Amino acid sequence: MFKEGSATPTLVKREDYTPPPFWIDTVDLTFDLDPAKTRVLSKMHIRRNADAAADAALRLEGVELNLARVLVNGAGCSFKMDGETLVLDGLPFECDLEIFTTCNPSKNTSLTGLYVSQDTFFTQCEAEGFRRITYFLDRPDVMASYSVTLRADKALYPVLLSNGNLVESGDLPEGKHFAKWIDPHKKPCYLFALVAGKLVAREQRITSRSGKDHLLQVFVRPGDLDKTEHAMNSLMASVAWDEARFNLPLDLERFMIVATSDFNMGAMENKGLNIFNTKYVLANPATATDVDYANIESVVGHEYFHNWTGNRITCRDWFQLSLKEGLTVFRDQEFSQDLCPNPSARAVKRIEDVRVLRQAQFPEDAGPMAHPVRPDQYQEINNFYTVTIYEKGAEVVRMMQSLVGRSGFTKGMAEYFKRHDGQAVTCDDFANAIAAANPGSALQKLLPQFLRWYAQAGTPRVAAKGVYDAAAQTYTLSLTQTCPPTPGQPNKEPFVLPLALGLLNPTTGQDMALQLAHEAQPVHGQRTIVLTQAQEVLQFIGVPTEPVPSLFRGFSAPVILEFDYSEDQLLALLGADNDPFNRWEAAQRLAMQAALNAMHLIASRADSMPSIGHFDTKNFVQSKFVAALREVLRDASLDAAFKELVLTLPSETYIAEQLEAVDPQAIHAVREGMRHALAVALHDDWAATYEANKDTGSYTPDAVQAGRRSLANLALHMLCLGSEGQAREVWHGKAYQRFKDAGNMTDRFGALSALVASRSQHAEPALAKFHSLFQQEALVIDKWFALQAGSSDAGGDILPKVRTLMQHPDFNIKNPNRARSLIFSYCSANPAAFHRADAAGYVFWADQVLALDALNPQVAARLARALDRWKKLAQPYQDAAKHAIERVAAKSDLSSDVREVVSRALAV
Ligand code: B3K
Ligand code: ZN
Repeated sequence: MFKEGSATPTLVKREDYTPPPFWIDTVDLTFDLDPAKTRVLSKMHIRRNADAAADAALRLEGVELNLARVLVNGAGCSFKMDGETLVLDGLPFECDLEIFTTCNPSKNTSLTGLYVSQDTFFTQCEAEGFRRITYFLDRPDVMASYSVTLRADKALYPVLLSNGNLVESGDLPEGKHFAKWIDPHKKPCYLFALVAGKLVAREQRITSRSGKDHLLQVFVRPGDLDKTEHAMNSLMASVAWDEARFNLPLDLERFMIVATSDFNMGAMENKGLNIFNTKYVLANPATATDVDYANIESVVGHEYFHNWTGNRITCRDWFQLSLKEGLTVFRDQEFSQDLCPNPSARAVKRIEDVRVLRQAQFPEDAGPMAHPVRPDQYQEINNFYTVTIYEKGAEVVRMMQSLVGRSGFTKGMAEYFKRHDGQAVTCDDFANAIAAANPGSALQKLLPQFLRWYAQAGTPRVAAKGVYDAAAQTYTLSLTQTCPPTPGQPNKEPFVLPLALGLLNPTTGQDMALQLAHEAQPVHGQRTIVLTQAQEVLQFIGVPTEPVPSLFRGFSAPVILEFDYSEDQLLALLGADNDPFNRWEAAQRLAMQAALNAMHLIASRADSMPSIGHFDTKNFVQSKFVAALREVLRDASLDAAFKELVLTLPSETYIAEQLEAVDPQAIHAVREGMRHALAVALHDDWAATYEANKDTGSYTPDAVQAGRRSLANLALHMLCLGSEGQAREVWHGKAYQRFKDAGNMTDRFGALSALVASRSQHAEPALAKFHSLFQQEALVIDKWFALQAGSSDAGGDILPKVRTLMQHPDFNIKNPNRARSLIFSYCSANPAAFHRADAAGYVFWADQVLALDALNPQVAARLARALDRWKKLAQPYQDAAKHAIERVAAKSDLSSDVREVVSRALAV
């Protein structure tokens, strides 16, 4: 690791992996918890690894610890320090090792290791936080049995939790008490956790399908208990789903979730004691939106599913992170889909997942931080908890499932657990198990080539061309796959690409029968063809009329498809494709074509700053595309949630990715121009849509109700945006009234957003009222900050607003949720406000990266990534952005986290 102040950071390489020289069989930890000085006694039984050198030293990592005592078999011993590493030479083959240290949790603002949040102790050990608690072999392939005794003041810390089962508890002198926990399962130290403080729990006893009884608990601060029902329901659903779908039962008597408001990420899957960001636990209809409810369900599921994929079988080393993360994201996506009430809701979930991939992972894959799903090197592992490891990793697992079939995949999972339960393994081990359980499958036959998905970074592009021969009744599809160079990988080999496709008859709207030239029989409807070559030609025979190809249905491979669709072809897909994903995709392509055309026009008038007035509204509203969107809004057979997705334009970030040189102002002007035009052109349909969907009755977070709310909110937004004169008064009045009367947060926040986005005269009073109504609700105040920092810029007014909000008494940069709600909403989620011609946005960014780095390097490094794509920016943005990155890089005592991000950014 890069040590503060030192000149060269250490690169950790996958090829350098060696097994540990020692095993730690048992760990017995005793904590005397005190915010300023916590004492930690660690008693370990260690054993030499017979496969390692017989004289290898034991090197135990430690960070910011005060070492008081080291005993080997109860006696003092000689040891030395190599930097912060404790080195013990000449140890016997097996021995007891006792280490006594102290640390200072109250000064720990990094929120890794042991820290204090709101008078409660929490831990976060993944990836390398355990070394901040005690000296240890802090690596995931060392799995040990833990027993943990917690001692603390009883009045201040009445609840004492750790992994596993509570075996003993009681009072101690001087107002203290203790609790002893034993975890029946071996685990790597990154899954260790403790919590101590004033907490209350919602409890639920369940009996699993196999007849075992379990206690589920959700711990929160007193006062938040009324917001735990949904998390508990989600947990129960998760337990049931994993047993039903993968035959994986809960393996613990007790399963606990604890919420904290100070947390670097979403949640952590510590064995039996998941620690969560409050954002992914607390919800009631008055404070949480439908999106919050859906996120809670998927994060609770995700952490629970880690119990098998991550905890029972863990990673050999951190390069294998996607072994657990990609697989567990895939599992949580499947879980959320399986909970959907109908196929349309399943498709909506798939579209939402793909949107995340395209908006966040595709840019990562094209930028300076691009890395394979299984990286080859890192400076700071915390920088590799990325959308590539998680979301692209999940797509790789999804492709495995499509290559072996759903039941084949279930068999593969069973084989994986049969082979590796209790072990620390690699991504290859996983793929081998899935393939071995499915002999003769495409995955098994193509496994070595398939594994390139783990090894090669970058998003593959598939260029497809179709030629119809009316006389021969053939349709010839030529496909060429390429993958652009990424850092350290100039050349790429072809990938295995499952291509789910159909040929749409544009007249009937039906799928044609599919028969390849060498086949005896046609196949009806959709089929999946596995592409393996850089160039392939598929010739379909017996094709009665020129088809419209519907390619990569359901986004069957994470690629960029280049196909020169005509407007009419896209309209045919939007109107009738059997695959809802590709219907939505057709609308996105139509919108993208319109946006790119408008961008070219704007670029040709380089005389002035791009503005919304430059958008050719008249031409756009008369287009067939807008007429088709009107049809979608009117189509009673389509679900509301699907309509909302189709009617939402591609994001500015996604548009930017399609361009050679990015002018964020021009993109914003065009997208806003299109939105206004849609608002005006479809006014009457928006009004009808709003009326039809605005009342959803008593609140439940189900997909059908949530879909109607999201469509009503979009309609209201458009009505506030697109109404003029008297109608504007009316709609702004209605939105303000709805804001005041709303029975749930989704409707209230939707109305508030519409007022703010349309710069209504009611916006300021509504914001003030919102703040006063919810000032006790931290998660709602986060929304209040985020809305203001993320709203559409006009004349550069967002940055001054953000600067003012930084001074607000509710702002606290040490709280990651709050920092994200204000600083990240501005720098990472509001491109046109951030990329200012005067560079003031970048100055602000650099200041905040440096300020955060001194407190919390992980959060700082995330913010640092807001300028990843600086090379793609047009001037004057590009030079100004580079200058800001250089200013950060010039700081000598940067954390390894931020150092790695900025040096990679400058290296491209
Ligand atoms: N495994 C954790 C993430 C830990 C991040 C450490 N920097 C949450 C999850 O993926 O479930
Ligand atoms: Zn995870």
